[in-house]
Amino acid sequence: MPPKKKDEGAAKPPPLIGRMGTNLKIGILGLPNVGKSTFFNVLTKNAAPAENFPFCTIDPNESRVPVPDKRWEFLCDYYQPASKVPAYLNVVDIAGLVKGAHEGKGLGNAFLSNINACDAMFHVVRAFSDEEIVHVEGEVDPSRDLQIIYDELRLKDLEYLKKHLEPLERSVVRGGGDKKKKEEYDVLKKVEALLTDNKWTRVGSWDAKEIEVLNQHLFLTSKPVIYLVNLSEKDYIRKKNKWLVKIKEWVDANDPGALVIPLSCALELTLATMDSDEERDNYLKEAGTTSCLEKIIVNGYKALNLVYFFTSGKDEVKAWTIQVGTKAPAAAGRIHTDFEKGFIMAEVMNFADFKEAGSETACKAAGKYKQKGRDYIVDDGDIIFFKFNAGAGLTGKKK
Ligand SMILES: Nc1nc2c(ncn2[C@@H]2O[C@H](COP(=O)(O)OP(=O)(O)OP(=O)(O)O)[C@@H](O)[C@H]2O)c(=O)[nH]1
Ligand SMILES: [Mg+2]
Repeated sequence: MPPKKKDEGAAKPPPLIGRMGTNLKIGILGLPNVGKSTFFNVLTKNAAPAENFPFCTIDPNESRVPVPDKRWEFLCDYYQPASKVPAYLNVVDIAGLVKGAHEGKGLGNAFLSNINACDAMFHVVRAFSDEEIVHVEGEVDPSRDLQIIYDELRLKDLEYLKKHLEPLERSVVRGGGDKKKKEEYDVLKKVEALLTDNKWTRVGSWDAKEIEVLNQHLFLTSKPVIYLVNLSEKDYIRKKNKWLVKIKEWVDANDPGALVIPLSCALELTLATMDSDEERDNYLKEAGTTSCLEKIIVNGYKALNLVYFFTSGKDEVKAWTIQVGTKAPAAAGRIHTDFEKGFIMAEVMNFADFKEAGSETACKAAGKYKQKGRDYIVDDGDIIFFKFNAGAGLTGKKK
């Protein structure tokens, strides 16, 4: 029997700031020569140019990296499928940004439009000293560098606002009238007040209506940021560096709640040259440390407001990326447009239940194999089998 139309307790999805869709990207941001391309290369196993001179990167490099997940690995071990597809994080290595970029300094505007195309950011800041590696601002000082980038994006948004507020002001303040325009005007004024108060758009509190307006503008300062502190191998291993406390203070004051993750590109480069996992594991064990790349990938994916559900069987175990708050029919549409059009129900097992029960049959016997309707909001890590009506206006369009 098909489930009732409304799922009890189906929560309303939270309004999200940013683009809609599943093909979202995280960009790597920072001053020139701080290790952005090196990080991109070790993360994505790419070979983008990473040399010791500022503005080594000009055009953005894009790649994707599998999102590590023990649940996905478990399902692959369990089913031994012919095809294994994990979720991927799209990463873009962007050119370095300098003071004055919002006015076109350095690679200025090109750089800023590359950030615009991303939905969240890894902000790499240099906290390693090395006389050989040129620092565009002279000496190492991460809190100063964080502030430079923070201000450039803020100033660029202010410039954008100016252009958009002027015509709105004319029609709203002088002409009155249009309710939609007034709403937009109020939101943009609120953004302006935040930015002139040295704050980012993201730290403001916004309701669903205001977020709708924000999402027509996609401010640089509305994108989530994860801070990556590039340390020397020695400092990373001993978990000590004279800048760490100051960086944390800067983040707490300017971007409360944001994640700060220490990283050592130097260590990751050493690991990348090793031939086997065993060699890498031994090296890390002897040094008494672990690599932070997995943590960075998982949190980068989260910053994009993405989650995934699994389809699993002997043919394929696959993680399907969806946005947080996606309902079952739209999730089904990720697999095939017909699944969405003819959606009947989603048969859902929670991963932990499946693992505990040991098989699909045992899960069913334990009453943990659930039938969910159109209002069900898909949860991260759900194992789903969709039932759909094959006669419902089929297009044959496979994704
Ligand atoms: N000592 C040391 N050098 C590093 C580290 N990370 C990167 N470098 C070096 O710093 C230089 C610049 O690195 P890139 O990764 O090209 O820097 P970037 O931030 O991409 O620079 P642009 O593309 O110019 O903006 C290279 O010579 C790297 O080998 C590190 O952790 N320690
Ligand atoms: Mg670079």
